[in-house]
Amino acid sequence: KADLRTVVAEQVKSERARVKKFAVEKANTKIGEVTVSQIYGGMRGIPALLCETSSLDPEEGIRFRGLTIQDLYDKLPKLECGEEPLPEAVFWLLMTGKIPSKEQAKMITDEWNDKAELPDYVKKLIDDMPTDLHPMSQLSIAVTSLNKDSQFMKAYKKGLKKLDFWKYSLEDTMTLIAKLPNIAARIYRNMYRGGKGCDEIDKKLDWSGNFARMMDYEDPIFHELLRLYLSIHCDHDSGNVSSHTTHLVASALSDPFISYAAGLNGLAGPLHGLANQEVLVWIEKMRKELGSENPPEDQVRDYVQKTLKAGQVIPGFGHAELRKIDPRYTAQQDFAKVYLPNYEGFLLVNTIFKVVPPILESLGKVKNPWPNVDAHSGTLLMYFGMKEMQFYTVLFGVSRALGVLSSITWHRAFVIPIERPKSYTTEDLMELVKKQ
Ligand code: FAM
Repeated sequence: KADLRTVVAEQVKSERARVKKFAVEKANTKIGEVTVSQIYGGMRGIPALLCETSSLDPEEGIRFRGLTIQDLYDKLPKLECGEEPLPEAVFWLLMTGKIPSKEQAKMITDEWNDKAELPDYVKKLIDDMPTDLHPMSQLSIAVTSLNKDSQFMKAYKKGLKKLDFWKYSLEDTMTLIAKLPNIAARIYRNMYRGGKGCDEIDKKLDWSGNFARMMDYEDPIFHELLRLYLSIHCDHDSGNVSSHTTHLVASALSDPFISYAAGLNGLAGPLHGLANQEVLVWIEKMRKELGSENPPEDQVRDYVQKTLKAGQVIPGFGHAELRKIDPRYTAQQDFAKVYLPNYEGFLLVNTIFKVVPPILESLGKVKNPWPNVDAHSGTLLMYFGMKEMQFYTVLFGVSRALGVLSSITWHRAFVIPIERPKSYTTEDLMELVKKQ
């Protein structure tokens, strides 16, 4: 069966023709309007961005190239011994829009294993970082430094033709995704294992298995959890902060390395990817204060009220787009029901899931009272011994690259120009409104 680059080249040819025809014929068709509240409200819901890799329906949740998370289980090839979706197969789907064969997924595993090795200067850069520097900052610095050998930048300097931009964006994409687990695991070992542990890639293992092993986790069920985790966090349309940032920076023809580093800095925000760390910080504070690993419902309810009274958000709940339980939460809950049904952490997550939505609903201002992906993820990691909450968002950052880098490669294929929306002063807006 055809390799990735052949399949993508065919897709680019046919998609370019289809998209160009549509974009030209319907150029002046209106698809929405903008209100003053959206200018001051974080552009919520403004129809403005293109994303071919995934689409987010508020009522149904994410679809990756039209497939739901359940479809990933039902339709994508898995590892021989595995039940969970394979991130290599998910990447093929995101990049090509097609379901890969087992052999094609294996081609991705093999290429990422071959390209995982880190240049010495990157190893030294990571090893010289202070261990009390947040791992997301360490990750972003290391990813930025990889642009020294960006094939996109090298080709661009030689006068790369626009229609070939995507080819070099894909090359840098493959290099970056291959190296992300190696970078992340090195940061993990430096911070939590005194720098000791394995940094060799085992060619017999897949991308997730190598990542787990380099973080000193041998349990095959943890490898399965990592496959699930790295699959479901891969993309969430292009409006979320990490995806939107990466697209914006890449639109200036910044290479995929420095574009993704920008996206990672957005992911590090407490209201976005850092929420999975904040959920566990909040749960641990609750346990300490209530003096129990799995406090009763009424005490959890009181603690939730206390958090809100203090003017804080309940991390892991709510969403800017979703208006229902995040299917990425449900997928994690299903995993827990199979592998850790009696784990106290899981029982507490279930109590929180029961208690929080009615309270958020009662506030009258929360548009989505339901749990999002972050409400469950840290508890699963804790069960397997990954207690270092500051590191959770790094795992999110390794996964999000699969979707975002595929998507910006498609933007290069469509030769999407530099993004430049219009801005107003409040004076301008007042003038504008006066005329209406
Ligand atoms: N706890 C308390 N208040 C919340 C809340 C929550 N979980 N979610 C929303 N609200 C509040 C929000 O702060 C706002 O209050 P003010 O008007 O007083 O500022 C009000 O409800 C309306 O907000 P919204 O329109 O419902 O949500 P937004 O679109 O403004 O924000 C989130 C969406 C995700 C930032 C928000 O739900 C939140 O802060 N959640 C907690 C942090 C979190 O879990 N983030 C991770 C999101 C996840 F998808 C990810 O990116 N990984």
